[in-house]
Amino acid sequence: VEASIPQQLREAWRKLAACEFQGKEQFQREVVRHVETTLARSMYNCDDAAAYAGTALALRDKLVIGWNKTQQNQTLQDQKRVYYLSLEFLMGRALDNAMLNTQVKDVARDGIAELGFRIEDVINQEHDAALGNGGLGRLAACFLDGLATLNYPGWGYGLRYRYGIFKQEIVDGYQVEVPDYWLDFNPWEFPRPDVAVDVMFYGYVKKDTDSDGKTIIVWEGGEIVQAIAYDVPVPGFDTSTTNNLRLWSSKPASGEFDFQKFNSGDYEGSIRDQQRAETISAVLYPNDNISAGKELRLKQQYFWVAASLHDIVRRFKKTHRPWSQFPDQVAIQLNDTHPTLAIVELQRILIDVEHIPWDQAWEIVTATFGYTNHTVLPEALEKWSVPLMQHLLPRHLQIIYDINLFFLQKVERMFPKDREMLTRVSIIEESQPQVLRMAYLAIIGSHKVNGVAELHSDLIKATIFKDFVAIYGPDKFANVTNGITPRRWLHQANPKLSDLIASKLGGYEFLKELSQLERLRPFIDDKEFRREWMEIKLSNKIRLAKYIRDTTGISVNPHALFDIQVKRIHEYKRQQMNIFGVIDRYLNLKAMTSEERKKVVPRASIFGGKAAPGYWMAKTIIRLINAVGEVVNKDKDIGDLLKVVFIEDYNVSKAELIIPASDISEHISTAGTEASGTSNMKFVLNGGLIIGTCDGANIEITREIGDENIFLLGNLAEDVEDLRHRHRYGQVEMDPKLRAVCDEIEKGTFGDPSVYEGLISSLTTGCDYYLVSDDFSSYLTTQDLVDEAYRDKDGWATKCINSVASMGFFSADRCINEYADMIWNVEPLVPVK
Ligand code: GP0
Repeated sequence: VEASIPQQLREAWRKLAACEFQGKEQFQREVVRHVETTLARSMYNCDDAAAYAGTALALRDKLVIGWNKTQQNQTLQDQKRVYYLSLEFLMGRALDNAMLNTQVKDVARDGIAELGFRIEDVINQEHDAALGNGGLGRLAACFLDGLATLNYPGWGYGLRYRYGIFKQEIVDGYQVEVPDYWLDFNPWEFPRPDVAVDVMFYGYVKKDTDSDGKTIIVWEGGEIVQAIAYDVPVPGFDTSTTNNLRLWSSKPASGEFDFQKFNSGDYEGSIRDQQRAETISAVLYPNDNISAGKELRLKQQYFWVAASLHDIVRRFKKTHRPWSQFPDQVAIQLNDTHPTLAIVELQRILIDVEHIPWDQAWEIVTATFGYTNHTVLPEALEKWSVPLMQHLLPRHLQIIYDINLFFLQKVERMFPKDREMLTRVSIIEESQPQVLRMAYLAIIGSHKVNGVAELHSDLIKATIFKDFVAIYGPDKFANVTNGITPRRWLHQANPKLSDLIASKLGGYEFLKELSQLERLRPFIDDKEFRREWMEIKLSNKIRLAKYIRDTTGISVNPHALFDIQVKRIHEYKRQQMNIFGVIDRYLNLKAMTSEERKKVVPRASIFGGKAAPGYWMAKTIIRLINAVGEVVNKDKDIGDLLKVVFIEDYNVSKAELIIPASDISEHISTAGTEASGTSNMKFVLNGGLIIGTCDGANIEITREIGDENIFLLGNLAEDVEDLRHRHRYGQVEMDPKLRAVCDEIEKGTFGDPSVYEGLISSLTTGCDYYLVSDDFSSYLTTQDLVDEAYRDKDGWATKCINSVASMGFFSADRCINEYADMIWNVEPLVPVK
């Protein structure tokens, strides 16, 4: 507050306040000014990259003004804020989104054209901000867009990784990982060297007495690392609200950079210390739906959580409210268990630093936190080793023991003499070594726990968290079905479709109120509208076909049925079932006469996605897809009838290119394994249909769009346990068509068959855990139905348009409002002008 300008001088500031550019000429002036003064370049050496930088900086200035006002307004209004803690924010590119959300894209397009550049080329210069793995990180990004658009005072807190998710290259059909150094030029972040927090690791705990003679607990003697804030503006759509995403970067604490060593000549040693501190925020762990359990990962989690909580508590304390009001001012949402230590850290601050009695503190803590579960896969549930926690965070481990003790005492009172219940629900699992079950800690420390789709939320109550439903009652558990932002996933990715919809609905209101898409229904029989609709789909397919040709050399007929599966490569998502189906199709085509081939619907099978670097089976699946492509794509008998493409380095900006081009997309996880899925929503919103299992949000999509508009296949979640049992007891004969596919692989048709031994044995001796054999025949017959439906062009268009009209429910805005009402109890603010 000492930094604030005295009252009598403020008039001068107000007069001089920076203002946003208005209109084309001012925009151009800003671009040229930035190219000439910020970049020190000129019209004689301005390439696309410089044009991007100039445009981004001009837009950034505009954003910053709204951002400052929003933050001042949020401080002034002093209402409850929501903090979304996520280890991943998969933001993608910012420029196009900023132009569209602030509605200056037309101005920018014209303005930049007169300066000699195409806006698309400028946009394509930007490096993706890829601080996430997949669905979980992208959900966090969509939620930030929803929060800002709906004017909620909502912040994101995350880590500023120097290296985001690796760049994927395909070499000889194999995935190779290359580091993604994305910070070279990043105009979208603002370092805040003044916002620095010291975070301690290791050390020891001792009892002490304060000045009043009371016993206090002190944690000290550890290693200190400093967290520096980097702020990223998050503009809402058609509102002045621009929220903040705060990312922490690690560096050695002042004084920790060892001058002793430095001066005594151990220069290398001192640099090593510096690097050790910087390592904490250096790299994103590239695992999706799997927990690695590495010490550095735990350090990342505590570093981020401690810095964020310090920041939140500092902001609260500035209001001089009593601690009991903390939950009236602060809601913190835990995106998965990664930030669970925040629960322990807040309890520590309240009892050790603020000296609030345990019970009172615990009430504040549980009223503050909400926990979102994203998976039931056992390999993804985080469990930290007790010895590791003891070593790294000794005081936190003590607090966890106490939380557990009080919890188990409560359970004991509710279920007297039920020893097994106590063993089952204890935060500590009695393994060798003991481990901490972070999901249980997250449940115990939160007031609400939610799953991300109806089936998933039901499943967690019936399986992994069943005992906790018995203890807390069902009301502690809720569902918030995931959603996506229509701004990025329709308006930005598919501008032509967005414009066509707007022309029928009389404006772009639907981007803020997605249920307005219902009003498309009367136009379904309008011939001209349908023609325009399908023409847009074709132009999106041509755009993708061109990209595929330029990057892979494979030529894909834009009139073929585009069948797309893009997502992380994982056995449970069953890309293997897809490629086995492609092989089956290939064998059928080979066996046909040329007359028979004439009746076939041409198809392009398009794949994309990264495998975790240590996940061999996933990497084998990528290898097989590429090997099949190599054989099929050059087979003269096949021609256009089947093409197999693997698009390298799938990321957010490629998703924006790929998704609008799909006719059918695949969401074929083993029933009960995909918690929600969100790309399924993106594909349907862009006028593509789905082939999928009764899993995750597919079920709710079916309910909304009608089962005549989706191609469902396979066994149900309720049958999975029994089927797995039968596999384990050798009671299942492999599906004969799948057998034929495996035989073909083993014959060497797709290169050295030894490469695929593990993949094939996972289906046989491996007991086919993901039930490919059980769903394969259903999958193939359903694919035949897809071909059949695609032949009827008019019927297909009707399905697509009807589906889009029904997608309102899947807006991220609906999710945000549900969280706000049911979990956070926060209200939007009136945006400032
Ligand atoms: C879940 F546990 N998800 C995890 C994880 O480590 N990473 C991740 O991306 C995903 C789910 O698999 C999901 O079903 C879900 O929609 C998403 O989190 C957001 O809730 C993938 O689509």
